[in-house]
Amino acid sequence: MKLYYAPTLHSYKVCAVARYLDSPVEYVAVDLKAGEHRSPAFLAINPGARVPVLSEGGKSLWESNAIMMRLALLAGSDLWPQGVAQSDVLRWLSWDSEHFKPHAGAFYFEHIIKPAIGLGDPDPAALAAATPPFLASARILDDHLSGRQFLLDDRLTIADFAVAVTLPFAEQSGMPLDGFPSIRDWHARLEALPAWREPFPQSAQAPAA
Ligand SMILES: N[C@@H](CCC(=O)N[C@@H](CS)C(=O)NCC(=O)O)C(=O)O
Repeated sequence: MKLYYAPTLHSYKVCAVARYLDSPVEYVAVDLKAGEHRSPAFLAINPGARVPVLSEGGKSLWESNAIMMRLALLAGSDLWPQGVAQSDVLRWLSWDSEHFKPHAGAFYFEHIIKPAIGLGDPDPAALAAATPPFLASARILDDHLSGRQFLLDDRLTIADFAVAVTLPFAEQSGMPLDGFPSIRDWHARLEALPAWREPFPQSAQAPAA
């Protein structure tokens, strides 16, 4: 089983889950800057030319949330819980994709990705546009996390890995997190996990485009 990754946000959560579960994957680094993801060999496993991809017995699975789910299923782990809790996990994964990560990701893109790929300084207009929806979603997240250890109460799930993925870069990306103490406390609990602090194999720890 091969896990194709690059030191980027979507690979971050998948590699963190793989490390947390000690999944028996062979890590394959994909050099995005060199355009390896556009090679015919890579397009054969993901026609969308994106990482991460899990390749298993001749079948490839792309989309980071699906890969986290698959790794948890293979490990028989409660990170992807059974029963009614599954709909709660799916709720947070969907909410993240639609309502949180696009806005949190704007801070990450403007402050971290743009300089990394030579696109210049952060665009104040883009940051101003992202701020109100970010604050509205952060309020919802903070209120929910108040009095809880994780998104599903005391249960760590792949939803935590997904929703939190921009937070290791919050300071560096100028994310306005003042006034959201429950988000900070929740992320501190994730930071206590070695798999979260250092998700990538070898030395590929720095974020890249
Ligand atoms: N929805 C996809 C997004 C994957 C994605 O956007 N990956 C980025 C790196 S974080 C990528 O491979 N970008 C290559 C490119 O845009 O050329 C997922 O969740 O896996």
